[in-house]
Amino acid sequence: MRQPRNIRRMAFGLPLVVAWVLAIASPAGAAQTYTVTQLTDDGDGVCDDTCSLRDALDTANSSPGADTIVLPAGTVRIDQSGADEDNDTFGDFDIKGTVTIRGQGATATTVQSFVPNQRVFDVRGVDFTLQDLGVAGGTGIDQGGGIRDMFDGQLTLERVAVHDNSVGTDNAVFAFGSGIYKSGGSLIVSDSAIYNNGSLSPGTNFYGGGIYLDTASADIENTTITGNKARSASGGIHNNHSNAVTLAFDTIAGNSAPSAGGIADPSHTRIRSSIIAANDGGNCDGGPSQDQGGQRRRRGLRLQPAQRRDRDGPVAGASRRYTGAGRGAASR
Ligand SMILES: [Ca+2]
Ligand SMILES: [Ca+2]
Ligand SMILES: [Ca+2]
Repeated sequence: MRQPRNIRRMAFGLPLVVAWVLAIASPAGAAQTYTVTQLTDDGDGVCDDTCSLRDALDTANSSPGADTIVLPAGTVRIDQSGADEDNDTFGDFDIKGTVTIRGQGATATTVQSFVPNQRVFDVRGVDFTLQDLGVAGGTGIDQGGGIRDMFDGQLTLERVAVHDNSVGTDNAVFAFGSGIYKSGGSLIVSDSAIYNNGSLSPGTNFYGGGIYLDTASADIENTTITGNKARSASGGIHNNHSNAVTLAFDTIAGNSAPSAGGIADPSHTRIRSSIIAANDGGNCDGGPSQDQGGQRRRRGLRLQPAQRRDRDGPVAGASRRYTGAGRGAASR
C-alpha cells in the first residue's frame, strides 16, 4: 500500500537529519587537523590564525585525538633556547600526544634546529608519524641527535629525510644515535633517506651514526642509509640487543665507523633485496645476517656524492608506497 506523501517525505529526510545530528555531535576527542601558517618559532601556544609548529604541537599535545599537523614548504625553525625540558617550551619539539606531522615533500619542508644541544623531535611515550619532510640540524645530547624516542610507542617515517644531525654528550662518556634513537617499541621507515648524520671527530664516544635501536624492533623498507658516521661503532645502524630488524629494498652504503661501518649485530636482521656495501669499517659486524634472498631490483634512493652535501638533499619520489604490513616485509 502506498504511504501518504508526508510519511514518504519524513522517510526520505530522516537519514539526512540523523547524519547532521551525528556530525554536530562528534566526540570532543575526535582527531583534529592543524595547519601551520608560519615557519618561525615565535608562537603564542595557540594554533589560531597565527600558528607555528610549536603552537600546533602545544594544542595537539593537550588534545586526546590522534591529530594531524600540516606544514608549509620551507624551513620550519627551532629557535627557542632555554633550559632543557620536555614540555615543548624550549628547544626540541616535545611530542606528548599521538600525532602525524606532514610536510610538502622531503626536500620541500625541513624542520631544523638552530639551538645548540637541541635535537629536533623528542617523542614522549606516544605514537608519532612523520611524512614528507626533512629533519635536520639537530644536536641532541646523549640520545638522538635528530629524533629521540625513549619510550615504547611506534615511530613511523614515510618519505622523510633525516640528515645532518649529530649527537653529543654532557658527561663525556657515551652518546647514541645521531640521526634517530629508538628505545623500545618499533621503528617503521619507508621510502626515506637517512644520511650525513654524525661524525668521526674525537671528543664523543658514540654509537649509531644513522639509527640506534636499543630494544626496539625495526622495519626499514625502500630506504637509503648513507654518509653516516659514528665515532665508536655502527656507522649506519646499531642493533643493541639483537632486536628483530627487517631490511627490504634498502641501500646501506658509504657509512663509516671504526667497526661495523654498515650495521652492527646483523644476526637477527632479516635482509631482503638490499645492498650493504662500501661501508668503511666493515659492512656487518656481529654475526651473519639472515639472508632472505630476492633480487636487488630496487634501490631506496640514489644520492650522488655532490648531492649528499646539500642540506636539502634529495629524496626520490616514492616508487612504492608502504603497505603498513611491515612485520611481514621480509617474507613477502
Ligand atoms: Ca597563535
Ligand atoms: Ca625535550
Ligand atoms: Ca623541548
